[in-house]
Amino acid sequence: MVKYRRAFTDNPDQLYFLTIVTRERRRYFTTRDHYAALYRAWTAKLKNVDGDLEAFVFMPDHQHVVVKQGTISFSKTVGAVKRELNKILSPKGKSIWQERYWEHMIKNDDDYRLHVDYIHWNPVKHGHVNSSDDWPYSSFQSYVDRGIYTCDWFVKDDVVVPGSGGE
Ligand code: NI
Repeated sequence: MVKYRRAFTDNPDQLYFLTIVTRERRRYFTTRDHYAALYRAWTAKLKNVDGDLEAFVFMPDHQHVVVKQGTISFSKTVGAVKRELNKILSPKGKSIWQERYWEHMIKNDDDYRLHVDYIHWNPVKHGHVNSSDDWPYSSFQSYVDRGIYTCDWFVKDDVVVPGSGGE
């Protein structure tokens, strides 16, 4: 049993849902450049290890992502992304990140869909916008482009997305 679990969590194709929050929930991410830097950090670090950023939403004080971890543990990639953003946003100061983060191993297709929906609904949940389509710092548009959602997928108060996602 223990052996099986270990083999499973080491699987390069394993998907994880992660919620990563800034220190004291400060709103460090305020410009397009900040979000672009975060996106570049994730995609570059994951590409190095044959991983992938499957879905994401970046907001001023936290982010939710689904990653395919690739050939190293996702936790190492999280550390690398955090360090990269510290260099940019806090070159001489304290870490901009809360130390702990929320992780959830995706179990199956339904679980995947729930978490991807949770991600794309999140800017509405947190009151940033009234429609998922209006928040540019997420993978929503790429899901629309691939026909997975229509652009009016989320109409406020009309969709119930279960799961807390830690945030
Ligand atoms: Ni959230």
